[in-house]
Amino acid sequence: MTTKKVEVQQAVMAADLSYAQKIKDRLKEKGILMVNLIGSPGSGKTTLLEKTLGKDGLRAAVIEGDVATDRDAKRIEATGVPSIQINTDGGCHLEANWVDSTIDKLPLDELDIIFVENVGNLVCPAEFDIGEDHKVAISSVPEGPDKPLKYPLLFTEASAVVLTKTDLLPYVPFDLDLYWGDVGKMNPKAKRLDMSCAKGEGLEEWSRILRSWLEEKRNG
Ligand SMILES: Nc1nc2c(ncn2[C@@H]2O[C@H](COP(=O)(O)OP(=O)(O)O)[C@@H](O)[C@H]2O)c(=O)[nH]1
Ligand SMILES: [Mg+2]
Ligand SMILES: [Zn+2]
Repeated sequence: MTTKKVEVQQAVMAADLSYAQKIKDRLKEKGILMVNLIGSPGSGKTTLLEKTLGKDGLRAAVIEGDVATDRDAKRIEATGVPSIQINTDGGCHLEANWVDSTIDKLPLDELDIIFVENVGNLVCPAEFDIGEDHKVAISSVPEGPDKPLKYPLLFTEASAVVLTKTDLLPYVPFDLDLYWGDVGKMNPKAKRLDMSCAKGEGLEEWSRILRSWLEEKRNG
């Protein structure tokens, strides 16, 4: 019984990887960067998108992954940027085959970057390659500083770690040195960013990171 379970899992993952590769090939041909935002519900993923979209000169689109509703997609639409909702109908992460059937609905010839807001969850979204160039781990001050150690896969896989809601540091106990110390030990190469969308802090650095990733992708 145990062996059978393992076989099934391998088959699913293999299928997923072929879709992911298909997406990567397509986006490489078009010179589009794909960034996969992963964090808990309420960590500030949609707010970060609202604060950056259309303001940094990058032509963006958003794929919104949610268990139900198109609320986040509507918030993104209000910024004037194309957005597509994938409802997972209870599923706790996005998979590459869903993203594959979605990206061609976007105006690919007019884009520099596609953001994917993954289903709010620090666990399994990190396990799935959905064709992205970079995973970004997003966690917020009220969630506490222990999240990197408790969810190591995401914080190890991420190309950048964003700590949101730093405006709440005066009100919520949070040990910044502990948080960034753990991230540094687990994933020394990840870019590290303090962010407050409420105060507009960290947004310029975020844009610089995105631009450097786009340049890297287009120049080789
Ligand atoms: N204090 C504070 N609240 C924030 C900040 N960013 C987002 N929020 C709030 O956090 C809540 C969840 O934000 P949302 O972007 O919907 O989170 P998501 O579920 O990760 O997409 C909302 O009430 C936001 O207004 C921030 O920088 N500071
Ligand atoms: Mg959201
Ligand atoms: Zn899941």
